Amino acid sequence: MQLSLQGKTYVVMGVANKRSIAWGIARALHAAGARLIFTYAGERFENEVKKLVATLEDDTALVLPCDVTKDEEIASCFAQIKEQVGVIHGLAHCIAFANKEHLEGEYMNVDREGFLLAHNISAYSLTAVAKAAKELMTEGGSIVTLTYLGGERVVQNYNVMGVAKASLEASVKYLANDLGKYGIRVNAISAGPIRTLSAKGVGDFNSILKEIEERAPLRRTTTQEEVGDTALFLFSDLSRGVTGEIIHVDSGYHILA
Ligand code: NDP
Ligand code: N5H
Repeated sequence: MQLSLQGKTYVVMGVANKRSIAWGIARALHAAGARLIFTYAGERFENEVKKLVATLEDDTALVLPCDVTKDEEIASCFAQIKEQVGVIHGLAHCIAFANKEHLEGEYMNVDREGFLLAHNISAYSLTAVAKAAKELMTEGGSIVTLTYLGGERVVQNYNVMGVAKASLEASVKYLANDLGKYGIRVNAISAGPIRTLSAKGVGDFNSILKEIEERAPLRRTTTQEEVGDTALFLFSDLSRGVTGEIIHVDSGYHILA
């Protein structure tokens, strides 16, 4: 079945390249006829994002800078969206960052600065952008973020990012409670490991994927398309009764002991 999101506009934050989960979500939304607005952090990936967006052959698509560590950039990004589009119906938050040296060894070696950086970009940013997006979601809306099992349980090397994802998941619930009265739903997708730029440089990523193939109920790894399709469900009216939820799209791996 093909869902239609014709006439609706969605903001997709966090496309770095074609492997990005955000790009999987964008493709699913585009196929459903939605209008898309993309945001990127640094100039580093501006051209890459613009090149990818051009492949959609949709001249209504917008591409705007939005480094979520900067309040003024979030404000000006949403002001531009308001000016150029007016109303939005959803937002995909696909953003996370931690210093590489804090993603290995013992969690407790993280310093104050690294802890705050991971929480600022990976958790607080959802609250900051939800507040800005609310003003444009005058017809109701749906906000979707991405999390990982390491926010619920100890997963080797995930470390400070796991603590930040726990904060992100709690933020989903508090935001869902605040925004429900405006017809805005807030949910997270807990994705299984996917090879993306962020996952690059993670030692042993192959063996993590192999374990999923061998042990996950569905005996296969997660794809960007699977996450994209669940996001599409969360953005559509089919999920109108769902908010404050963490949906696992991970071949069922999270049910295992
Ligand atoms: P990508 O590397 O493709 O995406 C990460 C994105 O985070 C980049 O687009 C990057 O933007 C953005 N980002 C980092 N810092 C900032 C900032 N200050 N402001 C705005 N954006 C910023 O990786 P993924 O697609 O894997 O990651 C997307 C989300 O999915 C993350 O939340 C991640 O934790 C989550 N996730 C990933 C899994 C995986 O296995 N890959 C599993 C479960 C969850 P830029 O490139 O412009 O710097
Ligand atoms: C248990 C694991 C493996 C170990 C931990 C990986 C954690 C990854 C998440 C963060 C977001 C990765 C990260 O911040 C990398 C940066 O330090 C360096 N990379 C960059 O700067 C690139 C260029 C940019 C684009 O990246 C970002 N983020 O801006 C978890 C894995 C099995 C699953 C996984 C990979 C989860 C996840 O949350 O991404």
